[in-house]
Amino acid sequence: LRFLTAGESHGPSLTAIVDGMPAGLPLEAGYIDKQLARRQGGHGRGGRMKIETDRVCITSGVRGGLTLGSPVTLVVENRDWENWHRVMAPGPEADLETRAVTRPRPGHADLTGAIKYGHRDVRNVLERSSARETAARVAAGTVARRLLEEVGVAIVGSVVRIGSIQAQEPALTAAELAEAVGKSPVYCADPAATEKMIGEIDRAREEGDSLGGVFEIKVFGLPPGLGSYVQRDRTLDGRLAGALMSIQAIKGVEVGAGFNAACCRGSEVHDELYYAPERGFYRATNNAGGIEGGMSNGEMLLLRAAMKPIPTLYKPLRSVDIATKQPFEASVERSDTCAVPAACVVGEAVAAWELAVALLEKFGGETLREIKTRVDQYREYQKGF
Ligand code: EPS
Repeated sequence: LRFLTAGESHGPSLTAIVDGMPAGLPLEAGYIDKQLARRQGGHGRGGRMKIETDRVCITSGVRGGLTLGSPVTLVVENRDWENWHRVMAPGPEADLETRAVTRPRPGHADLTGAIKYGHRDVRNVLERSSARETAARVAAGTVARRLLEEVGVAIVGSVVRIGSIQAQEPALTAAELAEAVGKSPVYCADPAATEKMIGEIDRAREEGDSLGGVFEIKVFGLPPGLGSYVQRDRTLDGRLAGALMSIQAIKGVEVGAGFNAACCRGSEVHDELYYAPERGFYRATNNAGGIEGGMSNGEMLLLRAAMKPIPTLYKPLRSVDIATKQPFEASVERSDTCAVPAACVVGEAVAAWELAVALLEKFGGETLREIKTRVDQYREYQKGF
């Protein structure tokens, strides 16, 4: 199972090609659109999201609502393209002057990207490094989510921190958590913290500033044994951490107790084992976050990712023009104040992707039916182990 994305932020569209999805998986554009809409939402988004209404067009690999086993192509059009087709045209008619950028924004890929690819126009970098690309990643990840759903795996993300506001999350089932998150404009399951987060975002916006935060991804119903300890590139935590870190602006990832585990004694951290005939082996605590030895252990998967504040600010930051070498103060007319809720949806998608890869590695199969049969058999085997 693999995928690639392509597309510039102000180009005609974003594309994802998903290769290796089994045949027979029910998949509808509307199912993907729901996640695209969630990614566009969240209190703190800026002017661009008023222009875009992301919808996926499935142009290959699905017929009559079922995947064919052939590559699935997902296309999300950029509505903003109509304002950019002269600037972004692929041919010699392109206007390369009007929107040329020589002023790299601190905290972005701008300067290093320009040096690396030899661009004198920073636009050639920012068009692709923009988090707009995550629309394509969410589309691809949502196909993976659909597969996981078929084998009883549910993924729910929630925002647990924005700026200085920390949420208190009660232990909820997947459905309860999804419902609580769905009601919150910042995708946070704690209503009191939601109010404070909104206030914090509004204050930052008024002051021309931006905010980061932390989101959590919980995965319910994973069978034990996805990933492996036998080779470093097969560890499930290594892959999930890499996937989360690859999201724009993510600066830290934790699994389970994460950095907190480093401050505790071993006797306080490790999850003790129990056995009950009805459920087989289990743990009463989950500091491991559902992964031990690079493998899912059958408990709830718990991941956390920290996002830095968006670096595009109304408040100016010092920088240097790459053409004149003169200092200037970088500021913008259009930006998001906080995109942590959006990043949470991207986090769900990339986690879904890695888990689907691991699922297919373990259970194989070209059709959904084969995979479901094998997962069911394995769950029975595990109970009786
Ligand atoms: C982004 C800058 C903004 C964001 C964009 C990410 O876009 P623009 O430069 O067009 O105003 O809105 O996010 C999206 C377009 C999106 O779909 O998430 C950036 O520089 O990364």
